[in-house]
Amino acid sequence: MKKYLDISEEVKKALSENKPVVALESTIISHGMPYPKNVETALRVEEEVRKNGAVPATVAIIGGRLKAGLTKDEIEYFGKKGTLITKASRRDIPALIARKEDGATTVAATMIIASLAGIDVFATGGIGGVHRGAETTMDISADMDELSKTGVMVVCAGAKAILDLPLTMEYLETKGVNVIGYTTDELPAFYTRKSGLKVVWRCDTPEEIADIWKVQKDIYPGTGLLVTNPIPEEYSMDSDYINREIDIAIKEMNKLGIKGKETTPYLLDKIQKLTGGESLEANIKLVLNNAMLASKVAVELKK
Ligand code: PSU
Ligand code: MN
Repeated sequence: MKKYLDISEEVKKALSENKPVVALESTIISHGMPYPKNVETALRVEEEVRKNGAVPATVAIIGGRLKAGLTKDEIEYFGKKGTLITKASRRDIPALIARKEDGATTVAATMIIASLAGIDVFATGGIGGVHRGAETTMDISADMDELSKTGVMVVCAGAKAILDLPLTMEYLETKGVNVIGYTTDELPAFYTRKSGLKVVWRCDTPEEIADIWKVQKDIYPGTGLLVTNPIPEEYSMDSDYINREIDIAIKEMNKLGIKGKETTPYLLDKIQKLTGGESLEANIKLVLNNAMLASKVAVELKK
């Protein structure tokens, strides 16, 4: 599979010198935020990784080539083209390569490409999970299974209440995926710090996370780890308010008959509109916060 991969010069150098590298995804750029905030955020997130002593590797598929490390122009291109770029998960990678097309990589696809490049720490905003109503729709994100079969640590802000959070935790348990809470016992719910659910293991320092990851890589090198990092208190949203807006967005989506891979991008966009951009600001803050934690863990792993 390596023959399909291009690693940028900067990332290649960092990897060959055994320096910390943090992977970043591109669905969040093309399908998760509006232009130009998406580009601004992607560049700020890269900056945050550098500030914390690691090298950023934004992952995407361009003209059928798997990319680890994008230029500013490439990030601008993904942001500007937005939803015209294919949202690419595990199943899409072979066809995009064969047809020499572009793809904005989800958490699942980013994990695959990061792992291929030799990067095992990845920061994002939120992951896909078990959707509400999955008992009948069977809508369970491919991110879930990827965590059980690809050896990359994913740092996120928990999962949004657009998902069924208790079922998401159950599914991860079945798949053998550990869920760490950073400085918390409670699973964070993306825009808010509280979900009423427990994480599996709590860690209070990046070193503790790195220690668990080192052992996990020895024992189960092909299994991922989910690190959940609560949004900083000062940016966290009122949970009654955001949950009400999420319910409205889900009702609207069902009325429109939106399904499958369009679900998550539709809900993200709808919630941003319903909250007048307030949720977008929270989203940006939590991604930066995750980039910081992932970088600290990546630095720790190289000590
Ligand atoms: N959740 C968010 N923001 C996002 C996504 C999820 O809060 O941008 C994106 C990620 O790229 C994730 C993908 O991997 O949506 C999941 O899509 P699906 O549910 O269709 O698997
Ligand atoms: Mn889905």
